[in-house]
Amino acid sequence: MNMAEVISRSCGNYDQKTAIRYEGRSYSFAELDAMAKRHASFLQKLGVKKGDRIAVQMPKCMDFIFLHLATLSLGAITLPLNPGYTVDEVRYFLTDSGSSFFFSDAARFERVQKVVEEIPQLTAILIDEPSPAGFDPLNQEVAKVGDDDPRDYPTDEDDVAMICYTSGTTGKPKGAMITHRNLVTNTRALQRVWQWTDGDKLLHVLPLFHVHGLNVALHGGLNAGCTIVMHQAFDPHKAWKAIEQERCTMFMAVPTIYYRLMNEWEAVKPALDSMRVFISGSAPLLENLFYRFEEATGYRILERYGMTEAQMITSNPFDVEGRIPQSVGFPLPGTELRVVSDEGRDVEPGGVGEVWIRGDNIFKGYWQMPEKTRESFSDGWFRSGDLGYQDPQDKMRVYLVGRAKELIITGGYNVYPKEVENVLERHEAVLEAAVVGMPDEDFGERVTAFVVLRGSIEGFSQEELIAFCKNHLAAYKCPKTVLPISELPRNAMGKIQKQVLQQKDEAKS
Ligand code: MLC
Repeated sequence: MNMAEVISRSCGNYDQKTAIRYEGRSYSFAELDAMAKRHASFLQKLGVKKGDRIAVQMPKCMDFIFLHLATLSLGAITLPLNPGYTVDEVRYFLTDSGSSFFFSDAARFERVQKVVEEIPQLTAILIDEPSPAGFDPLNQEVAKVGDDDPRDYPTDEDDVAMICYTSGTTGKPKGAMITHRNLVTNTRALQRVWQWTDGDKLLHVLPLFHVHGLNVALHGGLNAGCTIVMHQAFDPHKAWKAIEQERCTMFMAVPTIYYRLMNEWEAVKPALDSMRVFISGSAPLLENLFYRFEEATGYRILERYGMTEAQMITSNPFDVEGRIPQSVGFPLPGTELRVVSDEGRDVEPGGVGEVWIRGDNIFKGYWQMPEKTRESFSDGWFRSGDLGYQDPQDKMRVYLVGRAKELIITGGYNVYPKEVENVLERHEAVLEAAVVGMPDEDFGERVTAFVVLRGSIEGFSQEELIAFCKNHLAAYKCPKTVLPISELPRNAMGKIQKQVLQQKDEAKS
């Protein structure tokens, strides 16, 4: 079964039950299915074929969901894009992916119009005025299509369902090809481990353009037949209130969101008796936040571990006693995990090595990057780039301790320093740049840049360099701080010593 069939079957089973309550407007499973069908007809009328890449860059909204479900059902490929991506970034994604269709709202469309005109095979569809009920112009077009169902699910489990771009050590983003098998396997594994049922009510505050909000939360909720209470954006006060008033049972978020919820706790102190589980992922959950949350709310956050290329990999158990801070738990059903040394040998429990993973959750490879794909696998095992160890007492339990490669995780978003350094070094005032992650209470890590200037310090302006970055990179990737330095510390091999820079910033603050 492919992912579209899984969701469509759920829609059939749950019919008039509310599937999604988006900012107060309810959509039943039957309505969702009908909208997916209409959008599929609309896409088909536009000429969408199996395997076509359909890029979507718009704010979180129901239309995105309808389009995504329609795309999946035609065997085409969803390419979700962060609405904050700049023109440069969108140009790269559209060109690299060879997308045939690009859906966006007016604000984004205006910004990237020039890019769209540069790409001959691309049809751009403007969707105006985001609203929970759906964007009007598209709806009007969609309303014109007939009632016949174009979804014949010609899609095989190993066909690509989504391409999600992830950055890399070279700074050039790679399109991770996620198959229907990956999606279905992972959705079912999570259903089992988190005991997810149609009795659940999930509060959804995450963006829909990443695997956390889209594949884990949305697909998971629709598959389980539960009701999803969806907010357009995260607001801590509103989230606490919604849990209490809607009597939610499940919540999923990144640690930054839990941190902000804690800061709002005293002001709201909502009744949480309906809640079954709070789940955290996409970034490490600090031990003090785990305990602070438990002390205030009485709930132990359940931490799990995943990444775009592998979907969800491990999870702490549902059993409360088994939720241990700093541990990401156990491999999900169907996922095999090893901890491997630099020499490619299994490391004894307790010893640190790279986490290697195998299973139906592992992606198909990077879009048109066979070399990068080959480098990411060893004998059929996906090399995650994460460093971790297995519990000496319980070999299957996993702890993560860092990354084999440079990566900053800020508020649940991955930022590769090289991508930011490349942009900074394009500025005329900058000779060299080195970007590091510094500890940050709110974002977990704060993107911080050190720059060697071409000229004197007199003309240095942190604001100007940050503004320059914002012209080229989504805001979350841009440095929050830029510090001038006379030269970058290097080791005998000439490699920049980023740890030395991290200590410098600590000394300063
Ligand atoms: C926003 N900003 C960030 C940021 N989010 N900067 C660094 N890191 C982030 N995560 C920027 C804004 O653009 C703004 O910049 C400034 O910081 C202040 O923004 P804010 O208003 O405080 O941010 P907000 O809009 O409230 O967003 C915070 C957040 C959001 C935590 C709600 O970042 C978020 O939804 N994060 C979740 C990410 C996620 O879903 N990751 C899943 C990846 S999948 P300026 O300059 O404009 O003021 C994955 C696999 C897995 O990793 O296992 O799940």
